[in-house]
Amino acid sequence: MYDLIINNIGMLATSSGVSPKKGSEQKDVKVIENASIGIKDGIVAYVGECTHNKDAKTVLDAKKCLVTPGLVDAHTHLVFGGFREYEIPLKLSGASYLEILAAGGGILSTVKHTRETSKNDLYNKAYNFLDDMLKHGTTTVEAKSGYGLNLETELKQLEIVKSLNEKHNVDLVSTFMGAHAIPLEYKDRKEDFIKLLCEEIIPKVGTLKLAEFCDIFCETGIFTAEESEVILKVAQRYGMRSKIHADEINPIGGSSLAGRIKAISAEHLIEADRAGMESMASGGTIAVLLPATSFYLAKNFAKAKEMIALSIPVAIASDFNPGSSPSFNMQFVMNLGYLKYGLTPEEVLTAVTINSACAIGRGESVGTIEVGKQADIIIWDAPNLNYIFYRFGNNLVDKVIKKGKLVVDNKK
Ligand code: IZC
Ligand code: ZN
Repeated sequence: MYDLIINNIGMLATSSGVSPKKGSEQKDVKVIENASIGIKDGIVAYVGECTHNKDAKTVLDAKKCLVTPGLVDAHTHLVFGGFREYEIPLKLSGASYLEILAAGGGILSTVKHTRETSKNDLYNKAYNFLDDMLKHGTTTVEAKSGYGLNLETELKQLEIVKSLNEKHNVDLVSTFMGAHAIPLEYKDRKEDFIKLLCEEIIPKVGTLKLAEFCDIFCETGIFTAEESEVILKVAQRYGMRSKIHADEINPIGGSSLAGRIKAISAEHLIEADRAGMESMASGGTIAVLLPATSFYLAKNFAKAKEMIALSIPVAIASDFNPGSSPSFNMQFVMNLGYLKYGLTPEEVLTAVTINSACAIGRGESVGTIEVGKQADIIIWDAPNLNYIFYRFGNNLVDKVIKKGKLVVDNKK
């Protein structure tokens, strides 16, 4: 006896397996027409032809619509104080992202607000974001710290992510990113800040088990590839796997480093060169691409097709943050994956489900609709997969099932 059966699915589209899809596997999406899904104890127990088997406590009629796995957003800066709309006139007058940061704005203005905002207010703000993300189909979210840049506020951010994971329907995965910028009090003393990270903050975060991953902003004027390697290796000793914000604005060696140290993922990669990509391919590093950031900063789009051709698994995420990507809408991100990276709907679906799940260590439990996996499922207001890449700009999610429970019903 199932707890829930979803019947009358017009098109079920899902990747399969628990490992990252690379090369031609990226487009291998399984499609079942006229399908149904049986769920027991929050886990998928049946996937196949529509049986019209009514042996379930609840039966949900998918009304011939598209069904896919819940979307996995593998890169966000979810917990932050304030917003940064004040940057708009600066940008209109020609200031770049790095110039705004160098003048003490950008990330540093968010650091100031995050330090000043109470834990409770930051928690509530992030909780509301998660509500809205879930309504847009996102069922698992990675969240980075990095707006504290001191022990107290980094821990505050990470503890908020831990509580959100316990309280909210969305599953959260935590990444420590204390190496996100050089705080004003360490301006011209970067060595001392690196020491603080390596000798005090990382050991504390590691001992408290507040993060599974450690990320770093490897970029001109922030951390060099050499400094990134030192910091990431300390974090590895404390059990945190490596991620790198690499080649977002300038290619200074981040992607090469990622492959060399077998980082689980490298993110952005807008300006990644061939050597960096080859290093990632040989290190088994997943590319987490963030097209909403390219869009919002009016920059180039990462060479996603070249990466797939080089057998790098490609994931796509939102980069939700108050500066370079103030949107968490994964549907918009999917549209950009098709329109700007030139990927097929199948390749993009893999990128926002199983590959993004693998990029945050969740490939065993989510990212596909298969027997044994957590029942994180979207019923779309769409008849087929192509349709959601074609109708951009509005929310096409009808219902969301999380761990087997109906948690969003947008038409109600
Ligand atoms: O707040 O600007 N790129 N970090 C690296 C960000 C964007 C977040 C921000
Ligand atoms: Zn980021």
